[in-house]
Amino acid sequence: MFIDEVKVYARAGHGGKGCVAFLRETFRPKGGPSGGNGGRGGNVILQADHDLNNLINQFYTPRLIAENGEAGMGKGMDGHAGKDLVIKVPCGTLVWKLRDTTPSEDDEEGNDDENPPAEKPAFMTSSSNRPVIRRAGGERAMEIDLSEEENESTKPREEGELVADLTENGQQFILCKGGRGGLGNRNFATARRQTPRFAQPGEHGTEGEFRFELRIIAEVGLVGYPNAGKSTLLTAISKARPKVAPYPFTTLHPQIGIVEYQDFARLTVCDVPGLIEGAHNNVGLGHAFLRHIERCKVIVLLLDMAGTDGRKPWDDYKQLLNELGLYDETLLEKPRMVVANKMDEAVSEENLKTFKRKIRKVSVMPISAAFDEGVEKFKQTIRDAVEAAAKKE
Ligand SMILES: Nc1nc2c(ncn2[C@@H]2O[C@H](COP(=O)(O)OP(=O)(O)OP(=O)(O)O)[C@@H](O)[C@H]2O)c(=O)[nH]1
Ligand SMILES: [Mg+2]
Repeated sequence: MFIDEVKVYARAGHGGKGCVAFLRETFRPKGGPSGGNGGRGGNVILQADHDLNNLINQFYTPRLIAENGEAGMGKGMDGHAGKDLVIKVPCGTLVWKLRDTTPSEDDEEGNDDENPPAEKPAFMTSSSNRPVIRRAGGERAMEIDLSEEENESTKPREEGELVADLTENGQQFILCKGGRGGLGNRNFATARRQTPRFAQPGEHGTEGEFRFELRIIAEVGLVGYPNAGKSTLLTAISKARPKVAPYPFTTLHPQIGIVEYQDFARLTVCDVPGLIEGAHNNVGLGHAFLRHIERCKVIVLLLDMAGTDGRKPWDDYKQLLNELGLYDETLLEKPRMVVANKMDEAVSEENLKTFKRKIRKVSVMPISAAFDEGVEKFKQTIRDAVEAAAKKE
């Protein structure tokens, strides 16, 4: 299963409370206040890791809760700090804060770590603001929850505030900060108040609801209609082996391939599912997967020049651009290349001529991914394009 978006609830550990204690020893019956400090709560830390490629772990464990700090003890012993919870996420993860559920100072009741969060996080609630139909019928009025019929992708997405973008391997981000431990009573002894009978409670760790979104980091994105040969091309230029089959929507989630050059330079290429007309209205697989090409430096529009399934390459071209624009205007500003695939087929030459006649001022690169024709040149061209784009940036 490929997961590129999850909602999680995260809570850092609470600080341990300070201790109220007075030392009593055989020859020191009034040894003075000796309550130790509480330990600080553990942080919830996100760490980018290039060995991961999706958010499946967070999908199965959507509650990230760090350890609480230990309370202070007598004889001046301080509590241990809570362990930090380090969560590994793939490089390219964006973190959006949806809600801060940290309890305010006023409603604090000490370290109530057993208490559940005041409000259940949205991903766990069964019906908060979902549409409900009420049927008349006296006391036996029925409520029908329409939410089941609602498609996941048609629900409006909570935007929230972007708090982190983890791109580099090893990059860390403190998602929730652990609470400070409370001071024990030995800290409050003064000459005039030698027996302080109070200590500080620990502070609450911060907590909240977050949305993690993965936007794959690749230099080149392959976009095209289903069956255009995107996966075949990725197979031809890299060691990635995505499934290739003669039916639409073979590829269901993004695939990454690494293209290697003679001089050991490397380039990452991302193959996404097929994009079709109406994808913005959720036709086909929708267009949400285009988030994975948002960070690409170069977009490759792959056209099936043989016009399989009676399609016209020039219409495909226009529709692809249209769909890209409807997803995000800025995608159209990226450098892009138009590549004509399946040039081994008889009709392709004719189609290419028509294409050039209909769509002017666009240079097209003819290749045949399945027969390895023009693939070497394609590899070189994407490298040049990526380098040019990097220079421009
Ligand atoms: N004749 C010919 N067939 C090709 C070429 N490239 C790909 N094909 C065929 O086209 C079909 C679809 O190829 P895929 O690589 O799965 O296409 P895709 O764009 O990844 O398709 P989706 O994953 O469904 O979006 C397969 O049967 C391939 O064998 C080519 O250069 N020439
Ligand atoms: Mg494919």
